[in-house]
Amino acid sequence: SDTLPARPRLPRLLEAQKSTINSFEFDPQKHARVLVLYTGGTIGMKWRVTEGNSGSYVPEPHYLCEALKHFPHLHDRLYSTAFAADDELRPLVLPDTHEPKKILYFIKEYDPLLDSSNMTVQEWVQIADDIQQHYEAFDGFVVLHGTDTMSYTASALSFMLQNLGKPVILTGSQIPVFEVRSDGRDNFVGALILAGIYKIPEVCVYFNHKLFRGNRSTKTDNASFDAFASPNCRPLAEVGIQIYVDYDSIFRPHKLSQFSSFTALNRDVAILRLFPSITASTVKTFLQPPILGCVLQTYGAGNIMARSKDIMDVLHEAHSRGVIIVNISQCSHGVVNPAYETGKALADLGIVPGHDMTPEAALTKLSYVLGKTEWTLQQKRAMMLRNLRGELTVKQSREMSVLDADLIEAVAQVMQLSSSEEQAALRRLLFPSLICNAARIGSLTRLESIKNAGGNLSACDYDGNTALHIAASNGLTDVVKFLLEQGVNVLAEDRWGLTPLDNAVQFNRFEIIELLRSCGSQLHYGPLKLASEMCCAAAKHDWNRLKSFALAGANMDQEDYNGYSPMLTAVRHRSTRCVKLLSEHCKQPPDKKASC
Ligand code: ASN
Repeated sequence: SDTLPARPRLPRLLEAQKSTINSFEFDPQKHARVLVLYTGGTIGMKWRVTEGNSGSYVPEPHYLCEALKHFPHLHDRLYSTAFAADDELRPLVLPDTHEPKKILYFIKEYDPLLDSSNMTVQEWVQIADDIQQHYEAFDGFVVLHGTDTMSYTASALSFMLQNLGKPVILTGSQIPVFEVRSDGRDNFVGALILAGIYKIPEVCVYFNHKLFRGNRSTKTDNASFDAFASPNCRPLAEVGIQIYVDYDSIFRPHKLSQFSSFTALNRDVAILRLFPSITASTVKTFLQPPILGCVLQTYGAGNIMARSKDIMDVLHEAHSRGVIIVNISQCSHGVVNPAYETGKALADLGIVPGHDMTPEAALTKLSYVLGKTEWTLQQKRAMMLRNLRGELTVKQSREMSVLDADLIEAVAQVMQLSSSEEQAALRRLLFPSLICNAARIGSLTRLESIKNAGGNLSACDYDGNTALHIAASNGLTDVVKFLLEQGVNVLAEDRWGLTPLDNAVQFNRFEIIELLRSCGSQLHYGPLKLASEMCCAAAKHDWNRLKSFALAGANMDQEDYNGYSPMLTAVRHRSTRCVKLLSEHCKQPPDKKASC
């Protein structure tokens, strides 16, 4: 594979800006934080006329970032002054959107800014690295990107960002953002709101008021504002007067692991689109080393010229040599299935059916899977078949336990509901309570059957409590594990903004705190409130609570509103056990005030 050139360093400015968001004025209940990675694309371009040239759109360094500061539609300048005296250090603030939180955003501009046609794996790696580096400090990420290769980047990132727990939303525009008729303003505002406020832990493309799963999206129109489509998967959200999010179709990580980025993609992959006059020697040349993976775009439901023995022999030879060939259709709608002899012939060779993946998803998934050098060839082929990030459709069985089904039917009868729509609405209404109740009584079988019946295990009750909140408070480790394996939302906030991790800390559930942390759950409290909670625990000699905070990843050195650290408080209240615990977790040497 090609070696990648060194990447530019993150500007120091962003680091400085980041520290301002932990300032006193930042309140996690009132503010959401979004990091914008600005890679280029039409959205920030300018029309440039050079000598002897009628002109063309080119990316203009610093133009977007500077102009935004003076653009009231996208920046509430007055509000931002509270965060820092220095203009450079202030976040950009999205004017009021009627959402419960105000969105503060920070832009990291890439150097050079690129038309997305010039983007390569190097930029995908840089985006993934930046998200990894700033993951904890932000609620979500927006990637400003050109439209031409946006679906490739979104697909690649969906695989590279493993166990993602926060939204990563790519957007751009067809007309530059500061031009009068631009679509960029709506796209940018929508992406910021969805990334900051809505808990959608996926890599998405947001365009023309629709949010698509990134690895299902494809650019279908180079002239219309409606430039993207997601042929085999409904949009995850639609933005009109109301924002409607289809939470049931959100794909969530299913592993008990923390977020990580994987960047060792293999570049020896390619797409071959069949056509009736193709020759065996063309196919043979195409599949020569260094090619290790090939997306084969076949006809209809995955059919090929099976009568052409020389072409079938070439494919058989490449497959036996270890090349992973994935069969996807040239039709954008529909699934590959061996209904015809001409399709079965490929399956008989052992060629991997690519279900309903887009070419962009199939290609980048191959790069990801081939990059996993610790997997055997057999494992890699098996992974290509598996649904890793919602990139392919898997049929779900819809069964339900007799008890819950009976309950829904009984209620439907009492309410005299007869149409299937009414019954479906009732099911949607009852599922959250059934789910929370199943979690409360610790019944994995019930949770499983509600899930199989289409219930969303991340659903919440009227107080915003999810099954995970309940199981975490009640110390039901098995239920917590089960829910995490089902990919429920670890960052869900209840009516008071508390996450399942806050609940586990409140009840000193050590094992659960560790589990939740390992899956990327975060404490909700801002640093000052957190410090005062810890000082309070230290004053009350509450070793268990301090231990819970330490396991939950709280900064044990943080001082409260009065400048007291938990250590100073523990010393003043002569709590030897707490002092000992804190000395194991504090990074700073004991406070001078504490020693006196
Ligand atoms: N050529 C541009 C790009 O992909 C197209 C756009 O952004 N609308 O960067």
